[in-house]
Amino acid sequence: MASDEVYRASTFAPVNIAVIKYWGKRDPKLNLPTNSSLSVTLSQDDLRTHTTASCSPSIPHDSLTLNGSDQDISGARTQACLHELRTQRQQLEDGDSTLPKLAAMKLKLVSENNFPTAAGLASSAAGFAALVRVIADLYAFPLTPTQLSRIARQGSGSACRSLMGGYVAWEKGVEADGSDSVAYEVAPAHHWPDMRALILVASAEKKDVSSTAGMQQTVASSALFEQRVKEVVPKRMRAMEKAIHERDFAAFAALTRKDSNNFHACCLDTDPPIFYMNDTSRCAVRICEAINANHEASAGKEGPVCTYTFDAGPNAVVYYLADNEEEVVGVFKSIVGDKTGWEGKRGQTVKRMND
Ligand code: 2P0
Repeated sequence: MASDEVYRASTFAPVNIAVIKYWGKRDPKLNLPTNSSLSVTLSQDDLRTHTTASCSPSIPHDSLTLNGSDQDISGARTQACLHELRTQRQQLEDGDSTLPKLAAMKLKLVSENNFPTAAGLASSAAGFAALVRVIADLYAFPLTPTQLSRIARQGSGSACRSLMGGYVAWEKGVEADGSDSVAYEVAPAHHWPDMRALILVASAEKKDVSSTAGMQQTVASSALFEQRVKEVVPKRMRAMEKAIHERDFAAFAALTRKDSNNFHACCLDTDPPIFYMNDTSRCAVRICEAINANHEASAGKEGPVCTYTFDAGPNAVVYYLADNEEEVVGVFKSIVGDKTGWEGKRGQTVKRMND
């Protein structure tokens, strides 16, 4: 019978790791940022969310499970995404009476993350990107990833960057309604196929201060942050796009580590201060700096060969090029491989970024 018919779609969305960080909102309701940001999307063979969406007249209420646990979807951000997607579907149905009436049906969403949730590994980015894309697929929307990014951004700011592969910028925009605060592709993954990321899991625990709360405290109290927003990030966005277009690893590396350190300096400058990096994180920084110094001290070799970045948690992401895998990953394995303080898969997993 038609009333029992179940409509279903499935999709993956990858994690993205920012190299120019998003931190601060000018509109907390719409997740409009105070600065533009730029990220590298990891391969969805590695860290990703898989989500299936079903709708049918027999589904009694909207629901979402994540790794088998029921999630609260009554929050304003999830509701904003669902409302917008349903409104757009209703408009399609109003214009074509042959379409099935999906907008009025309840949704059953089932998600699986293959990485620790809320541990500074951008779980909300992959989660909301997958949620928005799977419902857009279910509703057969003819929307581009940039158009979808406007919706995903309302779920979680960084989610807008997980709808594309490769190198992705999120333009902060100037409009009050957020219509121009969207993500766009700077370069596809195959533009720089030998880029690699090593994820060092320092802790898989949930973070102390959520990004949403932390960034609002920073906006309200940090003087350093004003300079970051007005001067530091706009220059770095242009320089980072250039470094990526020119596949200039030295420039990419300098901008990445400096922006991470500037972001964490703003966290420290927040009142009360926020500490996301810990002793293990600082150890990873020193190892990276030592690998680069050692490389540059070798006759005829130019550096750097690796760089690091930290999000709102202690885990390190180390970027390097494939040719230098042994020099970078080999050193990390020899130093931190068996030490306590590094969790996850014995503290290290190599993540490739080409699709
Ligand atoms: C980023 N982070 O650019 C930065 C770097 C954390 C540090 O985006 O409040 O979870 O949901 O918009 O997207 C984390 O913030 O915050 C984040 P909401 P979100 O990746």
